[in-house]
Amino acid sequence: MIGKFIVFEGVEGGGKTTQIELLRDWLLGKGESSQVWSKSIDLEVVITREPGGTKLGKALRELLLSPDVLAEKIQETAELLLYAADRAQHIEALIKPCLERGAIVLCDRFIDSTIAYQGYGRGLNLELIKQLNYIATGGLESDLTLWLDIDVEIGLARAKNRGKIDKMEQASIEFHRRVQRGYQELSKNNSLIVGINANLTREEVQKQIQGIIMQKLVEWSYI
Ligand code: Z5A
Repeated sequence: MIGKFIVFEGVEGGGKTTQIELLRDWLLGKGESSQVWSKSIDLEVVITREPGGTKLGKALRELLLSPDVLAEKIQETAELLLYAADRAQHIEALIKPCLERGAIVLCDRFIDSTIAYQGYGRGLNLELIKQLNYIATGGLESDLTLWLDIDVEIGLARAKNRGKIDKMEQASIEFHRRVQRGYQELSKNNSLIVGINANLTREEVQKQIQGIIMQKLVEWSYI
């Protein structure tokens, strides 16, 4: 793989979508604070997300997250398998081809979401989830995971202000706290996960991200 795979993770309303778009613009030299170097590198930047990065994924996303689309509850194990199916399709149909042609892929959620939400949140077996993640990804890991670490209450308030509430956002505050604990545990045990203080303004959060990406671009020999 010659491209780079950068994942954004965190609880609801942490600003992943906002920050991914700002980072894409910065990388492409469009942002106000873009570096001169970025204008001279011919980068391809692809934004994608889970669930929903492919046509199959969009259909699965609708089933998984729209509260009224099914007239029955999706059982927890079925939910886990649907996220895995979305991921398997996403990896083969989109992420691998992008990385093979050298793109930088910015992905909103990946395997750590399953560990945090289905594992810590729902209480499903963590070992089983790891095995399933491995099956879905064929072992492909991110080059960097940025964990937008926001207080659960602040994140939920931001998500609610935005309007549409999905199925996960309807879950209890205790559920979201368990998810947050999942991310805390994951970041303790994996040096590729970098925590970002996401309680700050959009600009302050983006500055932290740009600082980390700048170091990575040097490490990865882009500049
Ligand atoms: N899920 C799962 O359970 N298992 C899995 O394996 C996977 C996913 C892959 C869909 O995720 C759901 O799928 C997710 C977990 C589950 N749970 N839910 N819900 P999603 O990524 O599509 O949805 P999300 O996590 O809820 O994302 P979000 O609410 O769209 O949040 P975000 O992308 O992190 O934030 P945002 O859209 O950029 O910002 C939210 C609002 O805050 C918006 O109005 C912004 O303008 C505002 N905002 C952003 N930054 C700031 C700052 N710094 N200050 C103030 N306001 C801000």
